Amino acid sequence: MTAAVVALSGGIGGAKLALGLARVLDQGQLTVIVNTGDDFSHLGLAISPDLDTLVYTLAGLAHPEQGWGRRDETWTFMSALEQLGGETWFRLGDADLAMHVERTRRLAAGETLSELTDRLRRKLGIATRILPMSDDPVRTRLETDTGWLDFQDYFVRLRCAPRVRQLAYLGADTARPHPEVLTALGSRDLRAVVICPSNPFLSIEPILAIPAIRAVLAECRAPVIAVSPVIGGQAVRGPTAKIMRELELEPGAEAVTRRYADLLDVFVVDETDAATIMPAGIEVVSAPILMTSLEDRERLARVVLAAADRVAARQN
Ligand code: FO1
Repeated sequence: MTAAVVALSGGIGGAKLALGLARVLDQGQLTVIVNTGDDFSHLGLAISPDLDTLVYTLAGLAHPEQGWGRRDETWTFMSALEQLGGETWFRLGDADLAMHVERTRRLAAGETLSELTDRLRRKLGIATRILPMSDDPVRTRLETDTGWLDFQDYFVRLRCAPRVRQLAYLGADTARPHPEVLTALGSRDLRAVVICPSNPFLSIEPILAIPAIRAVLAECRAPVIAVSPVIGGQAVRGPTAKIMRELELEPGAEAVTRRYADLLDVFVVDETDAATIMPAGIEVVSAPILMTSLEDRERLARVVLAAADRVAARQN
């Protein structure tokens, strides 16, 4: 088995780089550990947005601009629900709805989130292994000036407007990492661990908040390389920079990684942030990190893997 690569991902930016990695690596060489802190129950359905964003992206089904949900979507269900006075702030397209209904059915039938995710990704012809960080519930919540909010209430219903005071990842301290997560991160033929350019507070931290995952990463033999989710202090998408300001962190690339710099061997920043200063022992690599085309995703994946290989060559 040629050397494996493990990526940590959540949300839109992470899925983009995961696609780039899947395309430059051999089939089945990539395992992605996915944030489940955004998951919630809505309209009686079990919804796992970061798992779905990755599955749709790797299956070529993702909406090209929106970043979540499916391409070529229709909205008959939503308009019928509107007519009935149902909750429509969280938009569920007709084809996307099938994923939530099928996941809810499988969970009710006793399948774990990881089992059903594995079956569904195979059904969609995805060779990359997709692992929820845990089959136990972890929920990202935010304390704001309007009180504590569940993640999707903050992110979608309130459009990230409330001022964030602190974040909590409920259940992370007792959640058991999926066993394959520990196996993948501990395996001897691991080539690299890639922390994808997802929102550090909302997508990466929840994964690292599971003690056993952070611990196994800290011991990891393979190079650990993160890609900055901000360019010139601005998040490519989403509320990263706003949350950083509200948490009184300067929204620079280095501040992003303060929370997990101790795990890193390499930090990849955009060329505009080439002057980024990182703690000793962390190599800063500057490259174009904005991914708009498929080629961008593949090129960044190659930059990441080459940097990891250089570290491994030095260490061995
Ligand atoms: N994000 C929105 O901003 N508005 C929506 O109506 C919305 C619906 C939605 C449905 C399914 C799904 O998997 C994701 C959805 N998202 C929506 C995105 C979601 O809130 C985020 O992708 C993650 O939770 C954060 O990355």
